[in-house]
Formats: sequence, structure tokens, C-alpha cells
Amino acid sequence: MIDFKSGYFTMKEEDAILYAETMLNFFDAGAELSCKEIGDGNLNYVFRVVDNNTGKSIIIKQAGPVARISDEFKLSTDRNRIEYEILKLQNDLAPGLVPKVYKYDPIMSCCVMEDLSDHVIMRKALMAYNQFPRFAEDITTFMVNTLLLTSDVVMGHKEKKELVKSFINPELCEITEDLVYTEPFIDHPRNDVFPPTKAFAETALWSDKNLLLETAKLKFEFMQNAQSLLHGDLHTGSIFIREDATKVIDPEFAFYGPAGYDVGNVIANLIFAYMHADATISEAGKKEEYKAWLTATIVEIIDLFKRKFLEAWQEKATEAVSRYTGFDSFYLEGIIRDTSAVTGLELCRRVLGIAHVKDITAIPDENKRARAEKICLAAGKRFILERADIQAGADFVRVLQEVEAMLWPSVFDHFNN
Ligand code: SR1
Ligand code: MG
Repeated sequence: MIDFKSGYFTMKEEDAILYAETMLNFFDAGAELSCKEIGDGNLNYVFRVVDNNTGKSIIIKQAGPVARISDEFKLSTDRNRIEYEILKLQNDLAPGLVPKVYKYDPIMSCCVMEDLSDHVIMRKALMAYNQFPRFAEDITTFMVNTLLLTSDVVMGHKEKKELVKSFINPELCEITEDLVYTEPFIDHPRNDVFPPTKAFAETALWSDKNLLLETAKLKFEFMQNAQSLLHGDLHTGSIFIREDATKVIDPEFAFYGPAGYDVGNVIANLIFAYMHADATISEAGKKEEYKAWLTATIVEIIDLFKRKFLEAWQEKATEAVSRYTGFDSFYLEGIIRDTSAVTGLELCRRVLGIAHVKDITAIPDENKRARAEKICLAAGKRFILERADIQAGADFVRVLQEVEAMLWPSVFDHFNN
């Protein structure tokens, strides 16, 4: 008989059923349980356990000892504790915007949480050209509440330092330091470059010493600036969405870092959706309408984030010097500068590095995929280099559209498609 108390092992679907039956007080005695492993991320196993009679369901998420994407990444299963604790904290800070968590099991390194199967993963929904009118409102509330309220501006400094300690996350931070800030900007053996994009990466990125220098500065900003308790991986695959609801999931990369890291990830991943729509919608009117919704959403997110951030600062700041004239705007400018830089880093790393996004890899036409990738790289480079001048929502869209206009499909591509 399997015992979940004597030591860790990686569960299979049948183990997750037994776990639900023997370790949780969730299903009725006569429940007829079935289970499917539904994880599609790079790291963990996600079991959905359902009572076939009532439809009642739950998620058991287990951290494995190595990443699913590659067993090169050996990772502490403590990330599951981080995920559980931060989801509880985020639910206090931004109620209703994360799933409810019910239990953390330090032996099995699993946590048990609300099943959100009535939502869809946002990346998939965007790739099917769906629009979400509430998203900008919800994600800016989530980001302002989780980022500002965990910073020294609002939180007592001793309490904040306790959180810095308990969310030290060295292995997952190392993944980001390597995969986001280092490898994509050199011809690194772990990169996975689409062959038609390689020459462009060599000329536009890898041979640019100034760009390398800026990425070095940004990497040290990421490692040294314990500004806010970040989600740490806030891409559209970490968001469950419905027309009337937004739920942020998967905060296992959480740690104290620069607030712009989260905001930049959101913006870059909307740009991936934009490039996917551009390459795959054939009807011109529909394409322009969908791209216009995405650019309006990018503008709204940046501008609303700034507005809500300053309002929350007025209402909630406790730090003695925080009300000196101009300090709030100075502080926010730094976050938006970092947002621009991280938008650029994320755009480059998802194209060149080991961890891709489906928005780009699922573009079936090779010429169109290569064009989308080059736009991401060229725009990414500008978001990094020009970060000091990118402050309004409209600036983000301007850079994207200027690059898009420069890399207009050639006459040759038109004849080929
Ligand atoms: C080895 S993990 C690769 C990527 O997947 C996660 O979602 C993070 O984005 C990480 O960089
Ligand atoms: Mg994830």
C-alpha cells in the first residue's frame, strides 16, 4: 500500500487519485474519482482529480526533481512551498485574482488548489483571437497590489525583510539569470534558434557589444534590486482567463526583485499574441481589428498601472520619505524603465533561448515565422536600449509598430505566400 508519509516520489495519475482519497477531506465517501495529468508547463506535474458522479474537481500540483523541459535543470522541490505560500499572500493582496489553495504537503512537495477548468489559459485564448475586455483592469490591480504593497514603500522594513528571506529562490532565479539575461544574447549551446532567424540574431544581437553591456547592467539589476515580491514568470501561460474573470497562476519563480520584471513579461507576451495574429489571420479587416485590440490593451495596461500605482501610493505609503514631492514619480519611472527592458529581454529570449512560446512556434508558414521572430528581436533590442525614453503606453506600441513597418514583408515573401 502506498504511503504518502514516508518519503517523496513522483506521482502518477493513479497515485493522485489515492492521494485525494486518503490525504484530502474534499470528496464524498462514495466518490468515483478519475484523474488526468494536464500540466503543459516546463516544470511541474498537474493532476486534475474529478468525481465522475458529481463533477466536483480539484488540482494537485507536484514539483518534480528535474524540469520537464530538460533534465539539465535539477531543481529543489521547495518551489512548491513558495508557490503555496505566495498564492495565499497574493490572495490577501489581490483577492479573487489567484486560485484558492487548500493544502501544502512538504513530504510529497505538492499543493492542492481550486480547479479552474472553467477558465482557459490566456495564451491559447489569444492564439484563437479572443478578446478580454476586463484583462487590463484585472492585471493592473493584481500587479499594483502585489508589487507596491510588498515594497518598502508600504510594508514595514523588518516585515519585508522576513519575506525576502522566506522567498529566497536561488535555483529558479538562476534559471531566469541564465535563460533570460545571459544565453539569448550570445551564441550559447543551450539556445534553440530557428535556422532562418540565426543570421539576423548574429548581426543584430550577438555582435552588438553595446547591447551586451546593457544586458549585463540589467542582469545585475535583477539580481540585486529586492524591490517587490514578484510573481517572477507572469506570461500569458501563467494566466487563466474568462470573459468575466482573471486568475494568475504558477508563481513558483517568486522572489524579491525589480517590479518591472512582472509588468514587462505581461507586455512582451501580448506582443507575441500580436505577432501570432499578424502572421496567421488572413482576412485583413479581422487581423487589423484584433491587432488593434492588443495594442489598445498594451497602452491601457501601462497607463492604468501607472495611475493605480500613484493612487495606491497616496493611499497606502507608510515609509517616512515616501511623501517627499516627486519621489513617487521618480520611483515609478524606474519601474517603467525596467518594464521596457524586460519586455525586450523576454521578446529576445523566447525567440532564441531554450524556452519558446507557442504564439511564435505555431506559426505554420516558415517565412512568416521568421519575420515575426525578427520583429520580436529588433523590437526587443530597442526596448532594452531605449528604455530610458519609453514611459507611456503609447511608447511601447510606437516601438513595436516602427519595427514592424521597417520589416514589412518583402515583395518576394508576397509572391511566395
Ligand atoms: C527550465 S524552465 C524554462 C522556463 O519555463 C518557465 O515558465 C520560465 O519561464 C522558465 O524560464
Ligand atoms: Mg509556469
